[in-house]
Order: sequence, then C-alpha cells, then structure tokens
Amino acid sequence: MIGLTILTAALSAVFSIAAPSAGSPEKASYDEAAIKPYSLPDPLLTLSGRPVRTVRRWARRRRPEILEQFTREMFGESPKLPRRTLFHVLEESSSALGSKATRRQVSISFDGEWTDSLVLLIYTPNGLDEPAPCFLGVNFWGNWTVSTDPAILKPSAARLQGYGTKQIRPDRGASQSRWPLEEIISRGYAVATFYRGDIDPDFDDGFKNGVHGVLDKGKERDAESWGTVAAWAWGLRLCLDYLEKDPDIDEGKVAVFGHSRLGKTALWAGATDRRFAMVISNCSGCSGAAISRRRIGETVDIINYKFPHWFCTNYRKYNCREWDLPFDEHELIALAAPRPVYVASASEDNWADPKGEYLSLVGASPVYALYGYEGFTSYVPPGIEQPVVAGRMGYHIRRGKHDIALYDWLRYLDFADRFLK
Ligand code: GTR
Repeated sequence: MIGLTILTAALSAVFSIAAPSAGSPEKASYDEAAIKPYSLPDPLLTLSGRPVRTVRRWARRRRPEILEQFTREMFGESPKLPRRTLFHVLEESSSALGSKATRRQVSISFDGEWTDSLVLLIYTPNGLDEPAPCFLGVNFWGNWTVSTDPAILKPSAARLQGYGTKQIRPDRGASQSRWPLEEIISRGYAVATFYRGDIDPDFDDGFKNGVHGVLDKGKERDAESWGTVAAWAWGLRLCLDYLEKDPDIDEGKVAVFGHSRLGKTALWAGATDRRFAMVISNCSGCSGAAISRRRIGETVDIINYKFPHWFCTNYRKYNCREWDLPFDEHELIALAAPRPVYVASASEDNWADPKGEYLSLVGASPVYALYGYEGFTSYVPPGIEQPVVAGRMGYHIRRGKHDIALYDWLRYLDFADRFLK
C-alpha cells in the first residue's frame, strides 16, 4: 500500500459502523485535522497481490483491473461506440472570429437510429500548414453560450428545458469567459465542444431521455448500468470519431478537458479512450480528481444524493464508506498514463477539495515513474498561482472560485505546447 498515512485495523473497524445517510446527505467537513488516517490502494499492486514492476504488466494486467473497477463500481458500463457514425456539416464558415478561424457545426448521429443528434461546434485556426491539435470538451449551457458569435446554432427549447439556473442564465455568449476562443485559436489550437444536454439531460428521469433512452431501449437497468457522466464521456468519444475525419484536425493530438462535473467526465473519457492524447481536469472535485478518502467538502454520499443519475447504482455502496472503495481517484488519473495529464484547482473551491485534487497526482506518480516520467512526490501542494509541471503532469491552483478562467486556459495552452506541438 502506498500510504499518506497508515490505516490501522482498529480504525477500519470504527469506520465501518458509520451509517450511510437516509433521506438527507451527510454534512460536509472542511476540517483537515479531522481527516481520519487512510491509505490509498496501490496502483502498482495487482488484485492477486503481485507488484507491478514493468510497463507491460501495468498495461496488460493492472490497468484493465483498475478500469474494470471504476466501470463496475462507479461510472457504469458504457455501450461500445457505434460501428457507423453519421456526420453532417450543418454550417461552415472560414471567416469566423474575425477571419482567424474556420467554424464548423456538425451534427453527429449513428446507424440512422438517433435522429436527435448532438451538434459539435468546432473552431480551427486559419492559415496553418498542418492540421491543428485540438481541445475537446463538453459545455454546460449550449454551444451558443460559449461565444457571442451570432452564427452558433441555439439548442432547441426542449433541449434547454430546466437549465435556467442561478449560476448562468443560458443566453448567447453567457459562458464566454470560460471559452477564450480567440486566445486558443491564436495559439494554433482548434477547440471543439458540444452541449451536455445533447447527449444526456442533466437531471434524473430514470434514464429515459438522452442517449440512454436510445441505446438502452428494452434493457433492464442494473447496478452496473451507465450513468450520465459515463454518457457524456461516451459522447466525447463519439466526437473523437468525427474529429479523426476532420482534415483540419490532427487526430493524434486531441486533448480532452472539462470543468467540474464535465471535468469528471473528461477524466473518464481519457480513461476509457486512449486515443485522447492529453487529459485535463479543471476543478473536477469529488468523484473527479479529488481523493475520496479525505472526505473534505463534497463526499460520495453527498454527490449520490444530489445527483443520483451521475453514477451507477453500485457507487452508492460507498456512501459514507469511502474506505471500502476498491480504488481512489489517483487511479483515475493513473489511467491517463503515460499521456500528459493536468489537474487544476481554485483556491476558494473548498467543495472540490483542492488539496485532494493535487494529491491524486502524487498518488498516480508511481505509474508515470514506471514509464520513466517524473511526477509529483511532495504531499504539499504548490502555492496559489505557482503552476508546476513534472514530467508529463501539471498542476496549478488558481486564485478564486470554482470556475474555468483565462488563467487556467493559459496554463493548459502552455502545457499543450510542450506535448502537442
Ligand atoms: C456541484 C457538484 C460538484 C460539481 C459542480 C459542477 O453542485 O456538487 O460535484 O460537479 O456541481 O459541476 O458545477
């Protein structure tokens, strides 16, 4: 076991009597001093207890074990990607963003079955000699919110239903601060995004709507059936099928990224699809990059209570019992290895447990070391706005609240410059 601290048998006995909540979730704690000693599952120890000392053994034996555990106990089993995906360019213009970019809006569906397709919005830089590396991520409020560009198609009223929240009122350009398109384009990158509601609306309707309603038709759901986060991740993979065919995109250089619940999504997409060349998690927090056993801020119990549709039913076994998880989130990071991985936090985002997000990188570092890459070994996170890169890992904590801001993007662009250029 790799230990931040050592879990004793006695403590484990005490923990196991903590009761999962009934009716309301447990109360969040922000008290570092109150964290119970824990030890993280060792990513380099097979289930049969054998140490993993080679890349081959990691790739052939241990990685599939971890992937299987996350699938079965947390995200649920996703269907295979369709054999035949249909792409239809709805709109295209080479004079977007002051003629610096080409904009494409592509409808993606499959096997003629899914008429209710998703719309991928893509901006690629003009005037490059080669296909561009690309950032791909899901957006919260619809493609039309990522920019004031009047040509961006607006999701249908039905798709937007129920999405008016206090945080952002969906409106053209409403989330543009999260999408510095000009900056990304000027640095020579393409950027592609789709609306989460196009794949699966973000509320619990018993999995009747979205892609679940199409692909799960006639199937009984069980404790391992996929949840909404897995569906969004599946949607990202579907988009990658398209990006591989887009002549303006370098298909070997697609970075998957996401903020918050969509950061959890990006991590799972990166884990389940090794075609993604880089994985970026922005403020992904509980069930994303943050170590669950720390139980700081949002916990498994709270997330399952508030968002019963995000994960598979098995995940509820770990409500208030994170120490029983067969994995922890450092292993979700390890599933990205040996690809470059970046985790970012925000100083006021205690709900997401910034320190726990950083510690996942430390916990995943032995796997990167197996590939010969340096990682993070210090248990003390770097200071605010002091980004660090070691080997193929990057981390920063931005000053401010739960968000994705220009500061974050500039770090991702710098990181991508190292590996995708
Ligand atoms: C919160 C949730 C977090 C995070 C966030 C978001 O309400 O508790 O896990 O995902 O939403 O996605 O903005």
